[in-house]
Amino acid sequence: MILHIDMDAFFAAVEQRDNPDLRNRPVVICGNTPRAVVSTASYEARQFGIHSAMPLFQARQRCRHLVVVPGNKEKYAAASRKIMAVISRFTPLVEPVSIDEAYADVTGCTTLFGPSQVIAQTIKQTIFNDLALTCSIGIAPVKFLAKIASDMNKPDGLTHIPRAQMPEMIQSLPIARIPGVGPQAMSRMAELNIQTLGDVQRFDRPLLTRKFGKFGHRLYQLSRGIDNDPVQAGTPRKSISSETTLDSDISDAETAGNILLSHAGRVGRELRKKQLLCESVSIKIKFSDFTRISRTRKIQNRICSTEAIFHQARDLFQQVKIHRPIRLLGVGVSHLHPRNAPVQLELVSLSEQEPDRQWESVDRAMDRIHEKFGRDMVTPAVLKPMTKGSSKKGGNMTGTVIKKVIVSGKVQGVCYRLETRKAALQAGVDGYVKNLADGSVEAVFQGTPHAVDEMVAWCHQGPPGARVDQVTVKASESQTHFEGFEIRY
Ligand code: TTP
Ligand code: MG
Ligand code: MG
Repeated sequence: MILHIDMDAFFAAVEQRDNPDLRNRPVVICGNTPRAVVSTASYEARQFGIHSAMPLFQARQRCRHLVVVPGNKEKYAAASRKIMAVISRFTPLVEPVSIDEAYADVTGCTTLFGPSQVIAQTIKQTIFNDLALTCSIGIAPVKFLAKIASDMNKPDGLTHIPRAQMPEMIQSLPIARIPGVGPQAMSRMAELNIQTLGDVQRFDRPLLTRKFGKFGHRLYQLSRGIDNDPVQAGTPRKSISSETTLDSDISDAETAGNILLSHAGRVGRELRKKQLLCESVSIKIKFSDFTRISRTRKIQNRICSTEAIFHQARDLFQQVKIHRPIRLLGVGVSHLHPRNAPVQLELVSLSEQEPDRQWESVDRAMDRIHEKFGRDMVTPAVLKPMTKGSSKKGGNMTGTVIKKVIVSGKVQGVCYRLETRKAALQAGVDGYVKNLADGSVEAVFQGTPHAVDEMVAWCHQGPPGARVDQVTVKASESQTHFEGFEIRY
């Protein structure tokens, strides 16, 4: 038997748990920009018709006393790890599928822990005791029905579909509930007068494959209760994606390209952190009229560099006809493999992998800087033609030094940020200067050792007329060869 465990209103439930003021109130977890969309809604908010992916302004229209809470991804990830650990106490066959859900095959553990319903009930109770959160669990002989079952009695549900009930269940199961059936497939289903999964049984496999491609074969099997997808223990995430609803709609390709590049950067960083390579890249576009499209491409080799992901994403983007302004853009990768997994060499020649490997080493150096100095410090020289030696300093940047300088206390009499920037430009170093919340100023410089030292010395003095209280040089690191990349103000 297979269990599908899914947390109830996960992000919102964590916030309500941690802040008693939020309990029993309509809460959404949502960013704070004018065009933010709801990531999750508490069950109280759902009574107003508010749901995930709804624009915040619409949610507010539906419920005037809506409480909007910014998310805390780290907190949810920590809770997620604990939940997965609880499930793993009952069976080693646990497959996490998203931050708040997992499959667990309990077939081999019933002698130890009792029938699957008892195991499910104990998991629910343990999660509640340990984390003060509720979940819903579906139990079925196959994965797809376990998933559907977990959603049937939310929240705090426990739904069991025994094998004997499967045929009846399949007969009446609305086709829209099958994972993978999107609006396009739905309209083709309507042409065939298919409303439930049972209706699919009227058609033979060749016709279904003709109409729905590979998915037709799966539909044929699912309609007969066959789902050969096993619970894959410890399977890493199946996909990684990054997307944003833009602050305002965009129409020009260059801006779109920059946004794709920044998403490719995030996705690549995550891949490299998790020591994974991907074999598919996809993009997602939502237009101003809320219609959306996504495009996916399987690639020959396995990649993880920002450059290679971006290259694929931009290519996919260029093939899409953009006839309306764009509201949301995203990049995703899937078909993930551990980087040390064997590769069929006759399919992928090593020389094909080489460019990705070269970019990867640049990326890894950037990743280290991001970790040390913060996210937005080093950014790719966006969409500039990259000819050899085109970097701002010209040629090889071997010997480049990066230093972070904090000027604390008050800097009087001048706009320190502006003056620092001017001086840095004159000294020929890249970097940024920003005001910190506590009143101090942070600057990060990249350049030749001499130029950077000059800038640090300048920081101790400040511009004429300034009174600089204290300068600390927080870190310095030598990096080599940032050709094609620059640090920006
Ligand atoms: P879901 O399990 O889809 O939803 P949920 O846990 O909020 O509610 P339910 O009780 O119906 O399961 O998603 C899990 C978390 O993933 C959710 O709490 C927030 C996040 N999420 C997003 O950030 N964006 C989205 O569009 C969705 C659907 C979820
Ligand atoms: Mg959930
Ligand atoms: Mg979920």
